[in-house]
Amino acid sequence: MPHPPKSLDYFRDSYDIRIAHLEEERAAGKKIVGTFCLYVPDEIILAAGADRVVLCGGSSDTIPAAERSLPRNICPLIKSSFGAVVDACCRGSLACPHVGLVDVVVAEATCDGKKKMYEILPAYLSTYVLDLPQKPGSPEALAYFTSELRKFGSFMEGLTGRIITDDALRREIRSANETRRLLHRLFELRMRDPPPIRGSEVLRVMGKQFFLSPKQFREGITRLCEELEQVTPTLRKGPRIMISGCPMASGNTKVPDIIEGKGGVIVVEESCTGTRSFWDLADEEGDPWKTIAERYLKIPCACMTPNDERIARIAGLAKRYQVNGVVYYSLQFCHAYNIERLRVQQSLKEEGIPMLAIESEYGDSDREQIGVRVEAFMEMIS
Ligand code: BJ8
Repeated sequence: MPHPPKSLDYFRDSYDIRIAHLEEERAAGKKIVGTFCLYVPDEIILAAGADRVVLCGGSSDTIPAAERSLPRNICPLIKSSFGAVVDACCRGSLACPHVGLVDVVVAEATCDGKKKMYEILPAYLSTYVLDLPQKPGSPEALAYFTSELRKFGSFMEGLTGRIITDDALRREIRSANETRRLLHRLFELRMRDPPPIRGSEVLRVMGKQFFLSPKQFREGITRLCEELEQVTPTLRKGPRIMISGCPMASGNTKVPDIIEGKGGVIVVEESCTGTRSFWDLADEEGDPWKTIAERYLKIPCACMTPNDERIARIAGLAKRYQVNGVVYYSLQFCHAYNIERLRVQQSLKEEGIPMLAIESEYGDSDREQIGVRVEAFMEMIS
C-alpha cells in the first residue's frame, strides 16, 4: 500500500476550498460561529442556519501576543487561541485565518483559565458563554443543561433570524451521528496489527473535524476508510501506544511525531482530538434538546467531577486496542488533566498497563528531553 494513503490529499486540498466557502457564505449574509470546545453542539448552530469553525490554537506563534495581557503561567492552548484573536483583531494578522471569519464566539464554561479568558474576549469579538453543570452525573445536571441549550438556541435564533424547529434539530442529530459512525469505522481499522495508518496522520485528519463542513469531512473520511479497507497495511510493527489527555489542537503534533520517531505505533487517542469527539452518539428519537444534552454530558472531560467514566473508558480502550503502553499527555498548567493523571495511572496499573506521563508546552524547548523519556519507555514495553 502506498504510504501515506492517497486519500489524505483530500484533507490537505480541502483547506483553501473551505476558507473560500466560508468567505462566500459570509458575503451572502450567513452567520459564522467560532468555537473552542466539544461541549458546544454543532447541531444547534447548524439547525439555526449558521455555520461554524474551530478556533482552538495549537501553534506557539500566537503566544507572544497573548502574553502581553495574560499571565505566562497558564495553559498554552488558551494563550495560543487568545493570541490568535488579538493578532487578528489588533494587527490584522492572518496567523489564524478563521478569526476574521467569525461573527460571534460561542464559548463554554469549562476550565478556570478558559472561563477567565472568555471574560476578556468580548473586547475583541462578540462572545456568548454556554454554561455547563460541573457534576454531569447528578440528577439535576440534565435538566439544567437542557435549559442552557434552549437558551443558547434562542441566542442563535436572534443571531440568524431563523427559528430552530425540532425537525431541523433532528436532521442535524442524524447528520452528526453519521459523522460519528464513520469515525468509529476509521478507528476500528486501527485495531489491526499493524494499523493501516499512522496516529500522526489520523490526528491531522481529526483536526479538520470542526473546521470542514460535516458533508466535506464525511466525504474525506469515507474515501479514507474505503482506501484503508482495500489494502494490506505495510507499516512496520512496534509497541502499540494509546495517547490519553489534553487535546492536540491543529499545529500541535510534537508528541505523536516524537513517539512515532522512536518506533511507537499510535493506535488510538483518548482525547478531544480523538475518541472523545465522536464516541457517543445522540438518541435520534425523543425531545431533540434533551437527547443533545444527554449526549454532550457524556463527554468525559477532566473539567468535570467526578470523572469515573473517563477512567473506565481509558482502561476499556487500552484493552480493546491491545496497547502495550499509554502516553498520558497534559498541557503545561492544565490542572484538570494533570491531576486526573493520578487516577488514570492507578487504574492502568491495576490492569498491568504501563504509562508514561508527559507534561509539555507548545514550543520545542522540551523536544529533546521528551524524546529521551519516550525512547526509554519504548525500550521498556517492547
Ligand atoms: S471538552 S478538554 S476541548 S475543555 S488543556 S484549555 S482544559 S487548561 S481544552 Fe478542552 Fe472542551 Fe475539555 Fe475537550 Fe483548560 Fe486544560 Fe488548557 Fe483545555
